[in-house]
Amino acid sequence: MYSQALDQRDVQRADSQREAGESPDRLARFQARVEAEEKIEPNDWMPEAYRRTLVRQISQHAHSEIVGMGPEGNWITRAPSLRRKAALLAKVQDECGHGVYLYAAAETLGVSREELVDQLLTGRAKYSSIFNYPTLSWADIGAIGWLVDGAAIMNQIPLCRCSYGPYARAMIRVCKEESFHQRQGYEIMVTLCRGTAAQRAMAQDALDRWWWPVLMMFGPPDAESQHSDQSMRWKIKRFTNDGLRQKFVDATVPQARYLGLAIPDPDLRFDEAAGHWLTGPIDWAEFRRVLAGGGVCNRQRLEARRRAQQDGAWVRDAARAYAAKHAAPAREAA
Ligand code: FAQ
Repeated sequence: MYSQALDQRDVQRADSQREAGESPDRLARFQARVEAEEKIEPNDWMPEAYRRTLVRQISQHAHSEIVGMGPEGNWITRAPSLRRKAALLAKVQDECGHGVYLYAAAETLGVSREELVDQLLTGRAKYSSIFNYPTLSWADIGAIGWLVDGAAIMNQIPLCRCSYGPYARAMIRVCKEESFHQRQGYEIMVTLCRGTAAQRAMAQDALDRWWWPVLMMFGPPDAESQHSDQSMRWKIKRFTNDGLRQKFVDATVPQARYLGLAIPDPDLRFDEAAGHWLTGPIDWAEFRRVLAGGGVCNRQRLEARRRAQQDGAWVRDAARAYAAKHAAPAREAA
């Protein structure tokens, strides 16, 4: 505890020293680099608020990938065939890999993985609201791949052009893998929708439960988004939350129609003049409730992460002991 308090004071001192070097000239030069589409790299000078925004977004993204393994991991032992099991196992392992790339990208900004994980486990950092919903049937695995990964791709393709180099590069690989995830989910839905009446009903039930929470993945409406304006100026984000949500709806409604499924929105209509599918109102009170910890699975998801942290303590201890053992002779030789 004592050393953590010291570390925290050191971090705050380093932050204010960095902020002290932010002259208007320096800030303008930084903004000009961003405008010129130059990538900002870890050793480059950057405004403290830019660094903090990236740490916040990248770490919350990493937490989402790791927490997001839970809902689908729940179905690995119950996948209906060996082929489905192999694909789901690979997908869940990919999500873990995404979390690891993202923690590594966040670490390039001078924050330790231990601190980031601690922020998650103590409830100081968020993760995506979508992972607080339960997976009740096999069709949910199809719906997650189709809709959740579909939404993740829509949000993450523009992040491949993020101004911060390590995040942008991590996103390129992540998006390739997400695209396989989306395909495997949609293929599960196609199979169910071509199956028996009971299978079609299971697919419809999954769409009914996941549709609205997936729309909330894109974040609050633009008028209420605290960070969008500044993140767009810094070219961290390239589109607003509502802009990406609209792109997702436009891409997904025809996919649902192909499946013969009904989007659970009586107000959904195509606006000919705008060329967009317009949805009815989103229940933002539910979004706020889930963010505040009141979703069906919030407690279960965090408990799973805390248990994993405890169960993995011996692995971290062993890795530290191994590193110390090998560092000692190297130090002596030097
Ligand atoms: N859930 O001002 P804004 C995936 C928070 S990965 C929870 O609009 P911003 C792969 C936001 O953090 C899914 N919190 O914020 C997968 C902020 O709180 P703060 C994750 C949310 O950052 C698939 C506050 O509300 N993807 O699915 C949510 O400009 C299948 C105000 O919001 C990413 O993280 C939410 N839905 O825009 C894995 C992508 N929305 O930090 C397993 C990267 C907003 O001030 C299985 N992130 N908040 O305390 C982003 O693009 C952005 O951070 C947004 C939010 C768009 C999520």
